[in-house]
Parts: sequence; structure tokens; C-alpha cells
Amino acid sequence: MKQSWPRLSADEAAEIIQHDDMVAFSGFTAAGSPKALPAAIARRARELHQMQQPFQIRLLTGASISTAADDALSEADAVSWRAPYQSAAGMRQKINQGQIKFVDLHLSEVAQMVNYGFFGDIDIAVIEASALTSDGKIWLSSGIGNAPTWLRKAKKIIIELNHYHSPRVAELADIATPGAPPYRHSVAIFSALDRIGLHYVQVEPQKIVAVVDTELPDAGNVLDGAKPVCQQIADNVVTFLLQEMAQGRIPREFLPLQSGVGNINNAVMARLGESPDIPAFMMYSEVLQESVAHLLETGKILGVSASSLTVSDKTLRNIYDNMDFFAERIVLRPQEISNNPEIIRRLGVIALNVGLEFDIYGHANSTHVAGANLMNGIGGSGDFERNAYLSIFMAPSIAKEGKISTIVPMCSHVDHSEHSVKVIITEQGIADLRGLSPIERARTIIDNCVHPLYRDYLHRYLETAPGGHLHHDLSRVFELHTNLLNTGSMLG
Ligand code: 0RQ
Repeated sequence: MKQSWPRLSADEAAEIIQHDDMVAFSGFTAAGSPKALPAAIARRARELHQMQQPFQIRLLTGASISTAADDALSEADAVSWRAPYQSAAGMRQKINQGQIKFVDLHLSEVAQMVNYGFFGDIDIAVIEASALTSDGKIWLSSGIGNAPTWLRKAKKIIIELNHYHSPRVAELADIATPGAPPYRHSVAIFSALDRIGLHYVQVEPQKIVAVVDTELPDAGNVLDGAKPVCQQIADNVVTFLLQEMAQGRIPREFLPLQSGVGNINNAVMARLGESPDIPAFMMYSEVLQESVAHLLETGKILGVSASSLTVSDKTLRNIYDNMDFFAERIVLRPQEISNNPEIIRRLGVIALNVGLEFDIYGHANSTHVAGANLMNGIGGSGDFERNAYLSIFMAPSIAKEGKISTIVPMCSHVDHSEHSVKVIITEQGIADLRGLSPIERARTIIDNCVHPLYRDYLHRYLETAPGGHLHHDLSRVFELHTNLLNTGSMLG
């Protein structure tokens, strides 16, 4: 059956969305997420609120979306519930003020949770596409995220047809979805670039209720990996990986890497690229970030599996202009596959993620400042850390000019337990925790990773705290945090 869909403006399409609808956006980071509908939904919310009418959506995404989109929606009080990840200052503030309910989820689990019906129905999927056909084939763009699941499960679909993207971006996509238990099969990926699916998603054409034409870039964040502390952490990571190779614990052909996003990760990738002793390697990661695109061109990175091209506009154009080269080296997957525990463990991925806070025994906090205020969310860090061959956490040893030690007696919130965190690296050095008892772990972390400003305090804590298998003094375990809250500095 041939379909011809209404070509609507973003404001007209936003009128299809009703108060309290569960709305699901495509993409992963700003890449592949809708560009016109978020602002139109925010405008609709303002107009209805002015007329004293309720209008708030419940919003599901792949990971973060653009800061501008999340902030437009939160400023307009257009969101009542949000999952699974965000990284925008305005959205963060409303969440921490209790005005928006936020559910912080492992990114690999979101699609299956929707499939299992854990969050109820999806009313509307808003999906950025690079092309579509009248029989309901949809080609996605620079980020896949959960879009295939949203397309299948949503009652109605609004397509943002973004003419900015090269139609060839679809060549990177490999769309496959694991079935639901008890009929779930193994995901047959045995090497980072293995392809198991299709370039497009097939939907029931009658579910598409509007097509909105756009021509807008992804507008990702600009990174600053040149900070000296990032460079020092990157040097320590390279040193550690070279030692592991020398010990024969990383094979000569190396293992696939996962790298989180942000300045430290970007600096680490650049340093790995410069090191002549690190062999060319694969990535099995969730985002393909700026420095990785360059390393594909130099040949240092052989291929990348990810869920999005989280790169600058210039780099995205370069990928589009040289698609013959990049299409052989990049696979973009739904996030339940890019972050799939089964594959991460099978491939032996080395996971490199940044945390906010660690404790002397090796627990890690990625999400909540002083145990209370959300930063971004756990994102994919837990998917990778728990299942990696080697899970490495990185952070500067201090934050806010030394007023905060990122290593404390007990984490004020735990995202990753001591059982998953294998190595901690700061600009001070490397703590290899494998095979160490808790007290050995604590001494190693304090000696190798803690900033000199806090080393004596933490040694004193460890030696004076009453102990069994671990040493803890519950009356002062959060003394550093209490000092911070009372005086603005952990040292008081
Ligand atoms: O604040 O910019 O105001 O100075 O936290 O810290 O060091 O710039 O590091 O940007 O990489 O973010 C964990 C949040 C780190 C991120 C986190 C302050 C510090 C600064 C940011 P300022 P940095 P980054 C794949 C993997 C979870 C998701 C994840 C993250 C700001 O990496 O969200 O891993 N991770 N995803 O000053 C108070 C502390 C602090 C602190 C740092 N202990 N207390 N403030 N800061 N430590 C990606 C996806 O899943 C999509």
C-alpha cells in the first residue's frame, strides 16, 4: 500500500502530542536526535501553560540529547518524567529540585525494559531519519540509540527527515534486535565490525502520522582535551596498557577498547593514537568521538562499533565526504547491541570510563555529587565496567581547585562496586586493584592515586578506623563530605 504522509511544520507536528504522552526520541547524544520537535514541544507547553492548561510529556531517549533540546524542554516545564540519561544544566537543575522525575538506567537495558512493558506504552516516537520510503522503510542518521525499538513499539511516529545528513550515513547502520525471553538467541558478533542486521528499520507505514523536513546539524559539545591533568591521566593509561602487554595480559594484537565521552577520554584516545608501542586496535564502544575519527584515518584504529557519531560538524562532513573509506570501518548499532554485556565479555573489551568519586576500597560514584545531586547519569559506564576484560576508571585526584578530593573513605553514592572496578588511574598514578584484599586496595589507592593534599588524612583514617575485613569509622566516614557542605572545602 502506497502512503503519502502529511508534511507538517514542527509546530503542527507538536500538536499531535498530548499531555502526559510517553514520547521517545531517536539518537544517542546529540547525534541522530530530533532537532526541530524539542523546541516545538517546548513552545506548545508554554502556550498551553499560558492558557492554564496542563501539558507535560514523559520523555525517553537513547542517551543524552543536545543540551539546547533538553534545556528548552526543561525551561518550558514541558517534561514531568525523564529517562535514561541527560547532561544539560537546566534539566539537571530541575531534576535536583525535584521538579522532574528522573530514572537513571543502564543504557543497554532501556530497549528491553520497554519491550518487556516495564514503562507502559510509548505514545509517540519522534525519529530523525536520513531517508524513508512509502512502504515504511526508515533509514536512521548519525545516532541509532533505541530508535528501532521506539519505531516498533510506538503507537504513532513523527519523522524528522533531516536533509543535512548524507543518505550514505545509512550504510553505517546495522540494525538488529535481540528477541525477548524465553526465545532470545545469542547475538552473533565475534569481532567488532561483524554485521548481523539491516541498514534500515521496517515499520507499519500507517503508524507514521507526520513528516517534518529539517536541515540541521547535530550540534555536539566542544571538547578541551588539552588540559594538563587530562594529558597526565592519558599518559598513565598508556603506561598501564603497555605494562599489561609486556606482562602478556593483553595479547599482541590488542583488545577492543571502549571509551566514554568527555575531555579525559578524548585525551586518552589521542595519546593511544600517538604511542608507537600500542598496536593498531579495534573499538567496541558506545560513541565514536572526535579523536577516534582521526585515528581511523591514520590507521591506528582499524574499525569502530558504536551507537553514534558524536563528533564535530567538520568531522561528520569529513566522514560523509569519504564514505567509501569510513563505511568499511564503522558500524553503528542499536545501543542494546553496542552496549550488550554478552558481546562485551566475549570480545574482551577494555573499558575506559571517568568517575566523579572513588572510595579507598574501589567503589565508584559516576552520578551523584556529595551523594545527593545528579550530574548526568550512569549512562553506558555500568554496561561496560561490569563486563569488561579490564575495567579502568579515571579521574583527576582533586576537583574545584583542591576543595574536593575525588578519593574519599566511603563513596557518597555507589554506581560501580569494588567487585567490578579493576584499576583506578588519576594524574598522580595507577592503582591496580586486581587480586588485592580491601586493606591492600586502600593502601594502593591512597599511595598511588590520591592527591598529596589528602594523602595523610586518608592514611590516618585507614589506620585509625576500627576494622574487620574493611576498616571503617562510621562516625566520621563522611567527615570530608560534611566539611565540604559546611565550609565549601573537604579539608574544612
Ligand atoms: O565541574 O566543570 O564545574 O569544574 O564535575 O568533571 O573532570 O570535567 O569530567 O566532564 O568527564 O565528567 C563522571 C560526570 C565526569 C562523566 C562524569 C566536577 C568537576 C567538573 C565534570 P566543573 P570533569 P567529565 C559513556 C560513559 C557517567 C556516564 C558515563 C559522566 C564536573 O564522565 O557523566 O560514564 N559519567 N558514560 O569539577 C563534585 C566530585 C567531583 C566533581 C568532578 N567528586 N565532587 N564535583 N567534579 N569530581 C558515555 C555515555 O554514556 C553517553
